[in-house]
Amino acid sequence: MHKFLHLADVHLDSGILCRSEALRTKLNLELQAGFKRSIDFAIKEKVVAVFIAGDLFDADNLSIGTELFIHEQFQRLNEAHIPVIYTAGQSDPADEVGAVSDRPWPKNVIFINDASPKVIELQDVDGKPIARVVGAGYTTRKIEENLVLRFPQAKEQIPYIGLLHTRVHSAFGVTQEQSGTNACEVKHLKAPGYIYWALGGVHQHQRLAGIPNAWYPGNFSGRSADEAGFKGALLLSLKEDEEVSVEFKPFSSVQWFDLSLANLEDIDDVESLFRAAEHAFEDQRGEDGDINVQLTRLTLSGMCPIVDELKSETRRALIEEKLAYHLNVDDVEIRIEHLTALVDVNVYRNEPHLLSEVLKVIDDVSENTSLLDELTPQVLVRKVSDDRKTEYLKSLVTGFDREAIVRLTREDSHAH
Ligand SMILES: [Mn+2]
Repeated sequence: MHKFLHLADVHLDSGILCRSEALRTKLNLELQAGFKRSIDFAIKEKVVAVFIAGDLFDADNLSIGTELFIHEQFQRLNEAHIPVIYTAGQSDPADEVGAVSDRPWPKNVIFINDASPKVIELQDVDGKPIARVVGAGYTTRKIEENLVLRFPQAKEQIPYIGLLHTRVHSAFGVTQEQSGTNACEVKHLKAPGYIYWALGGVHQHQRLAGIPNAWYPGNFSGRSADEAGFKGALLLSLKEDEEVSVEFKPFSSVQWFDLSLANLEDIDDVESLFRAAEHAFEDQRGEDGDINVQLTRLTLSGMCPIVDELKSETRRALIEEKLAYHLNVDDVEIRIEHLTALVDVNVYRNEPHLLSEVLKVIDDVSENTSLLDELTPQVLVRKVSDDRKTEYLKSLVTGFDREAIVRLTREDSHAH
């Protein structure tokens, strides 16, 4: 049996969405430690090769320290006679990598920096072929071409493995505006008859549907609550009969949680908020694993009796700190979305005063797509594709009715 380690989207020296500078520094160190663990693992498991499907680092942010660190780790693989086959991705395209570093890679590293596929034959100690790896790289950050279409047909008698940074259309987590003109489809990956596709470019770990073995390991370590859960790489095992098995290895010691609470009508003090958050947290926690840093984002929406407390920045900061202590995590960020006090919209809807008129206008705007379109300044929607625009605009007016009632009824009470 032959083993291979498949990594992608490691994003060394990439931005981390966390407010504390000390914690950001810690997360960067944990990311490097996780990467080193994956190299230790490759050496221990005696893999045939390590594949990196792009975005190893962010070229516009790469520090000399990190560059040396990468070289050091590749050199360790070199000493263990393990080749690294690394294709340039969107954050580390060939032209930018060339500009930030002229340090030659250790001799075991094959950096594929060209859009035309390169075929590399991996052999065992007796010179018997194990597999052919076909890879293509991003020459520059923006490529308009679907590179998969250039990949050669597999030949018989030897397994072919594809290595590419590409956002497959149907992959979970790919939006239409992301897939763009170089969008690849599952049928394109199927066409050349490879036994495994080592993909990169989509940060959610997944196996693609509709093809036996096309995998994204997902990004190597979470950088925000949008990259929640266990993170790592894939161990690919190839048996004599060309049977493939794939195992996820959680190398990252960082775990983000993305929690949402929407039914907050009964949350009338901070303690009950903590209890609700704890419930949501325990649901997602899973096995502890080798996690050193845990960070949580808690999104609160809907109606909540303690909204004023949550909306005050200083109070919220204090609640965040206490909740982090309560959940025993390193950081909590509370995000409030369309959060208002308790109101019953229907009570005000038909009353003969200004408020019911305001509610009517808000209802009209929410339901009438063209009116919504007319009222929206272009600056708000220019980055949203047409098919998602209405949904996005509607999300912006969510909770306006409740907000209007809260504001106008407060004005009323001043007048009396
Ligand atoms: Mn990436």
